[in-house]
Amino acid sequence: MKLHGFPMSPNTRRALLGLEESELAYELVPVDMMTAAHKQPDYLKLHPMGRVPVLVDGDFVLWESNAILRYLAERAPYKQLDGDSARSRAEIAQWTFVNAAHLSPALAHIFAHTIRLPEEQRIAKLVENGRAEVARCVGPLDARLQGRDWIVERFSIADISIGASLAVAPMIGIDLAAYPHVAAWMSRLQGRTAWKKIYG
Ligand SMILES: N[C@@H](CCC(=O)N[C@@H](CS)C(=O)NCC(=O)O)C(=O)O
Repeated sequence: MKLHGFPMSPNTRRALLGLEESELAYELVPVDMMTAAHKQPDYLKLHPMGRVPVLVDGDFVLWESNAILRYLAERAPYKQLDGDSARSRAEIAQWTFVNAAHLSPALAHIFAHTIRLPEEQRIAKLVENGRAEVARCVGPLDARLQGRDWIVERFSIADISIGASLAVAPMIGIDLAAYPHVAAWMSRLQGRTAWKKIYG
């Protein structure tokens, strides 16, 4: 398998964590976003929306990092990265959808409007809204993690999905210490071999 991605991107790192946790053989094909490689015609043949990451498995091309996680979980069922029952799989979907629809975009807005964009293009209101949305997601996550090691029944793609997003929190001034159960869970994630490999 090949993963086309930008190594510093949280969405790429989400897929990389999935690859490491599944222990499937893969090669990272770097896509240099600094030179807009993700907008070039050859790359757009892989990902017509011009984003990273993209997984290529033989003749199968898959984008959207959370879909990639689900695919990897199914490719390596013995790793038990998905749930065992309809309920646990649905809960894993619930938390990965929270990440894809709400948490990850909110963090991306904060990053864009505090760090990535030139100052004259930054919009303070978007940062304020982003911080409110992050709190709206992380508060319930903290409650969910009280008395649990992992978000669903055992370590799963839900933990990978959300963990890869929250890894950027310190860089954009979000102190996870305000959420003690989330902070403890992040420490558990950071102790995993796959995490150490991807985040160095
Ligand atoms: N929902 C997508 C988001 C992918 C995404 O937006 N990736 C960023 C890099 S972290 C990107 O490619 N940005 C370039 C752009 O949107 O033009 C996923 O989970 O894969």
